[in-house]
Amino acid sequence: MAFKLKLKHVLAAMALSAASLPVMAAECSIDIEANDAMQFNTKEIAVSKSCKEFTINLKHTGQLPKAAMGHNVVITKSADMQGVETDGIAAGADKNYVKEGDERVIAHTKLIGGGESDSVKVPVDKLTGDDVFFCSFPGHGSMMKGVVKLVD
Ligand SMILES: [Cu+2]
Repeated sequence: MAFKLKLKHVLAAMALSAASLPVMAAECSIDIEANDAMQFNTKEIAVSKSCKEFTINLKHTGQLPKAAMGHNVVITKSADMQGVETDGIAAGADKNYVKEGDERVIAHTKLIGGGESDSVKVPVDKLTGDDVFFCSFPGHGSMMKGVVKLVD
């Protein structure tokens, strides 16, 4: 009987701490989907400054192969987007449409096709507060882009 009572208390304490967890720890990841209609399902990625690393999980929910409708997520300062896109196209699909060693690129995933996924860890201290994410597949950046916001 005494044991039963104790267990009840422990369970109650566990439930309490679990409930308060979201307030204490910021979400340091996001799931993003890209589709065959050349779209991301979000226009904004909010990154908490309290995260050291922020993980982006990209999923291609379409069916088209990556040669036709490949997608990636590339993060740069907004001013660097166009230059990174241009150099990425020159780099080609084998390089995920990102110039090798491009220092303007804060983070990027692989190029993936329908049904595939990839993740990338973004170093939060490299974000400037005026950053964008986009797909660097040729021609996709005009539709597939959004802002990366730093939030508290
Ligand atoms: Cu794309």
